[in-house]
Amino acid sequence: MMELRGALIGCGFFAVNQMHGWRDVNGASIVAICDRDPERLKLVGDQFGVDRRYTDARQMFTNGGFDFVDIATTVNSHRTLVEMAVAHKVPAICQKPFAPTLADAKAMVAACEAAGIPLMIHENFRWQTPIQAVRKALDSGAIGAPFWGRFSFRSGYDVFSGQPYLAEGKRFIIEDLGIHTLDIARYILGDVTSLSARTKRVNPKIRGEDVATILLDHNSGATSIVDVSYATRQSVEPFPETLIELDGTQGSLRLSQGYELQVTNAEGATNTDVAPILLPWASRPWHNIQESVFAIQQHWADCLGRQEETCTSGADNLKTFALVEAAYESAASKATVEIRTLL
Ligand code: NAD
Ligand code: 89V
Repeated sequence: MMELRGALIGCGFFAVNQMHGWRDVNGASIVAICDRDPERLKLVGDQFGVDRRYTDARQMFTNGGFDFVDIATTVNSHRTLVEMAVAHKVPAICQKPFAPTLADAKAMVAACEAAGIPLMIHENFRWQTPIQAVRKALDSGAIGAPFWGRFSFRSGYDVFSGQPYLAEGKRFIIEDLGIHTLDIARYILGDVTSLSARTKRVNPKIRGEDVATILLDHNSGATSIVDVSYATRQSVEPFPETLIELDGTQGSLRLSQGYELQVTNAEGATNTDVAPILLPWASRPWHNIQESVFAIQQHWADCLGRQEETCTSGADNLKTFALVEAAYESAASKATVEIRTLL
């Protein structure tokens, strides 16, 4: 198979995981990097032995010589950089959150479609080993048809030390973390018809909301709750585990803290350890996320090679991003939001 050549833009906090991931991916590697901050550029370039370095993305696209671009910058630059990729007909991966607004995200999808280039959102949480195990258990029919679910992420972990910008935005937990949890809810229980949400800010040192409770109606008829918090102190810190409860017509499933999956049905209860592996470059507690970075990037390389759509394509991710917009709208108005009105 021909090795795909990638270029990465944004050599910040999280991109280091992506660079490690690309080293492990079969069939792709990074040949050029870009960051407008020369210090970050040097740090990542030296660590990963990449000689082609740019402080200007436009210059990097003009010079070319790569088959795809991996955009690992924060949200405000996503639309401009995806549009640069479109102008140069370069397939693009874009980090979550997709864009500052749903209108931007729609314009990005339309531009990529018109240019005929694939766009994948780096929505990696559904690629975590425990989440894949839940999907597999459901597909096996072990609990029948699910009619209720809970997708929960409650933590007191200090995310602000690694990502200080998270304390500064008007929006916080739904846009940054809940976006993953909402995507998992879609991945497990299918698309959503309507939603209502409540939010709170508990930590006085940040600008946005750090607690959200969201009630979802799924197309299938199932109901679920997505609850997320960065204001929850517990004796054993669960960061960054998503806990899942599902009740189905034939049984139930619980993904609990410590990566244990219990499936209960007429045959009894089975417990399985679904912990992620600790990749050689990974570190606890981030290893769950780090493994999923490798997995989604391998998925991209496989799909690009076969010219197949990725499972978190721009078009797919609009449906997750619409849930984020709907949650903020509902929290403000206290009304239920019909998702079709946003898409
Ligand atoms: P960061 O601020 O540490 O890094 C961003 C880097 O991009 C900086 O070095 C900055 O100089 C550079 N940059 C910004 N605009 C640029 C431009 N136009 N051209 C060139 N360089 C530019 O941020 P981060 O914490 O690494 O987060 C980056 C993105 O990753 C965010 O969207 C965040 O939400 C996302 N993220 C995703 C996960 C996940 O699990 N999927 C985890 C953490 C962060
Ligand atoms: O995955 C993320 O987007 C991260 C974190 C897990 C810290 O919320 O920002």
